Amino acid sequence: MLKKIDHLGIAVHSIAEARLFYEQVLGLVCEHEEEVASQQVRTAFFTVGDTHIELLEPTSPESAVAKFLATRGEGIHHVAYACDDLEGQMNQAREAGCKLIHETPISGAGGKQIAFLHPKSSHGVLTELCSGEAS
Ligand code: CMX
Repeated sequence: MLKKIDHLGIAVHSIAEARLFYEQVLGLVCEHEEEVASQQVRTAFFTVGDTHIELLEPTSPESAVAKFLATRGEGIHHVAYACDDLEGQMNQAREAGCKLIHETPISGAGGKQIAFLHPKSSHGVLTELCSGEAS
């Protein structure tokens, strides 16, 4: 079962520049920055109530986020849902005919297990399922 929206992923060219908007305009505090080598991104997390904003800066031209920036520019990149049971949620998506980008969970930011659903199966919104707690 989905528990909540865990975070919104926002693609940016530069975390150093983009975080100023979140800090100075919105008054949020950056909780932590982390490089996720497997995804070729650097991330910065801000907490808003019960959810988070994740800024995503590519660390390589091969990164999915670099491709997104090149074709679509900065903006909302994905919506991530926290799950009670990640594998069960993936099976539900699979059985409903949804195309999964990851057939098995991978390691994401904060030590969480994550899996992405293809935006072509989700009406244009790249969707991330993530384990509720770091593993
Ligand atoms: N949201 C919505 N649509 C997207 C998208 C996104 N973030 N990224 C790509 N697309 C669209 C493309 O525009 C394209 O649409 P059209 O065919 O209409 O032009 C379509 O998806 C498929 O594009 P593609 O060229 O076949 O595939 P890409 O090489 O662009 O890869 C995707 C797209 C989603 C499969 C790839 O980005 C991916 O595997 N993403 C999952 C991993 C990821 O995003 N990691 C970074 C974040 C990690 C983190 O949060 O830690």
